[in-house]
Amino acid sequence: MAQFQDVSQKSTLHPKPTGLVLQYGTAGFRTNAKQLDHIMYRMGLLATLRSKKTKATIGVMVTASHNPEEDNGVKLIDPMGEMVTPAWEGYATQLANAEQEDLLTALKDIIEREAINMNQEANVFVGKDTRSSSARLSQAVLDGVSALGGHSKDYGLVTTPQLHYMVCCQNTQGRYGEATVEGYYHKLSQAFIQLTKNVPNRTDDQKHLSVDGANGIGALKVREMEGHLKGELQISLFNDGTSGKLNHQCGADHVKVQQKAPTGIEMNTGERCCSFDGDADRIVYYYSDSAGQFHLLDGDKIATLISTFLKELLTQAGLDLKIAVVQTAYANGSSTHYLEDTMKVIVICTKTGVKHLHHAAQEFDIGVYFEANGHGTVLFSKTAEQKIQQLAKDPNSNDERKRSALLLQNTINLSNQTVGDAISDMLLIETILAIKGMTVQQWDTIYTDLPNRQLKVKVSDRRVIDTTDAERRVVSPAGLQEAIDSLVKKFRRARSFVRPSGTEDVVRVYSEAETQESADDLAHEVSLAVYRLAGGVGDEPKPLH
Ligand code: NG1
Ligand code: ZN
Repeated sequence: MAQFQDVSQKSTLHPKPTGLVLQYGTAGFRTNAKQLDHIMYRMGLLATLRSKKTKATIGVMVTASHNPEEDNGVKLIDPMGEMVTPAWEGYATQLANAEQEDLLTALKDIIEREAINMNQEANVFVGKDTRSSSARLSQAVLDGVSALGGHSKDYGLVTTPQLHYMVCCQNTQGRYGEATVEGYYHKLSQAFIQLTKNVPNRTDDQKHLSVDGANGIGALKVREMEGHLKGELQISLFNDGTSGKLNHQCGADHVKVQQKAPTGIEMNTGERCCSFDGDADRIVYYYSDSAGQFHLLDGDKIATLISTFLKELLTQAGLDLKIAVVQTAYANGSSTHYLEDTMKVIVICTKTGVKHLHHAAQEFDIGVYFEANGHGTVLFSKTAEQKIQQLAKDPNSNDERKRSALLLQNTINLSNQTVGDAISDMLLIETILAIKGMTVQQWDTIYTDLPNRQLKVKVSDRRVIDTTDAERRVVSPAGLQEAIDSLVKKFRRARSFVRPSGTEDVVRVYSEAETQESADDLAHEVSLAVYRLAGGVGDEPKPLH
């Protein structure tokens, strides 16, 4: 077929380095940008097949999120704006690793297995972050799409959640919103303005927020959005990309893992600040107290704030809807405890990676999901949306119930229901704090985090680590879980687990305990156990103190 000739011909412009093997991981392919040209071309091909198969528009986002500027990556977005389905992650890995001469065979194998009608039209949306390699790499994606005769729309520079949003809008014929960046700003800002209208006399302090844009796409987009907010939110933007390096000493991941403020931000005592990550799908908040002490409000604190707010609204509205919070093993033990015991909310723990959290959240009327690192959102089921809408229109309901229903309705519009979204989360958090009349300090004291520590250990092959129970326990190598269990027993209120990272070539170690010193000692001792029992490379992990 002429189609395949074109695929072959163009593939010579995007050759695969012989022997290079890459895996579609937690967040798609991610590695040094130099190794990704053939991957991008092939993901263009695969997205076109996925589009033909689903008879819907598919998204391809070129980004490596919080990784360093030298890296890049790519992930596929399914029709409703969710992460691509696991079977196709497998196809992505196969197609990516086929040697140059086997590419057509690998492609035809997928077509056959999925019984794809090659006469079906295909439509692919492409977006990219601000990395210097992103322009060239997204062009390779577009080449892949055109080689198989697919139509494409290049959205250029967008945040990851914006592209997810576009895909969902397109495939719902606009019911979710208009598939343009303007449409996105319009929908979110309208909802934000409607919600903040409920809070008369907001002070300038309440309206002001300092944002660390991680020198990435989020900085550009938040600036674009600001005008739509009609002064209801006044942003001081730092790390806007004009001079600093992407994610370097800044951004949500840096702040969360290092537990300190980013460079380049001016923090006044008690003032709310937040950091986005490199593709603006994560957000964390923080402030500095009068003693100069840094306080972090991570994804767990955000999930608590949002779920508390929604639960109160449901009670006021008299709506019987089931709400749950979805977390991972990285959630601080204090947050889980508070949500279950004080808030009486259902809490679910899934494996790391938003696709797992997203699917678990879909099981409830309202599912609030957040990774501790600040990636998350709120999902409302169709039934929940209908009940809320009905109540908002019901002429017989009293004022309080109606007001709550309207607040819930606007909260639905403010939430990006396709994936975690720093901009949408930021607006929702600002709204909740305003409506509840809460300062960042008051939000922080809802519960006190257990001191914790995250470390990385380099091993020769991280796949030797196999886990179970939502990654909370190790199955292999033999003896490692026993070692962790006996180390944990040495400390009060302690917990620790290890798992292979899906985005970096390391094993991650997490620990928490009653004091920071205990959490650090435990993390170090567990790192040593990993180093010794799982084939550590380089120097032995050193104590933190
Ligand atoms: P890995 O590298 O698999 O731990 C990291 C984050 C995930 C997720 C992905 C994708 C932690 C501990 N892990 O995954 O939560 O956000 O990156 O960006 O934060
Ligand atoms: Zn990200």
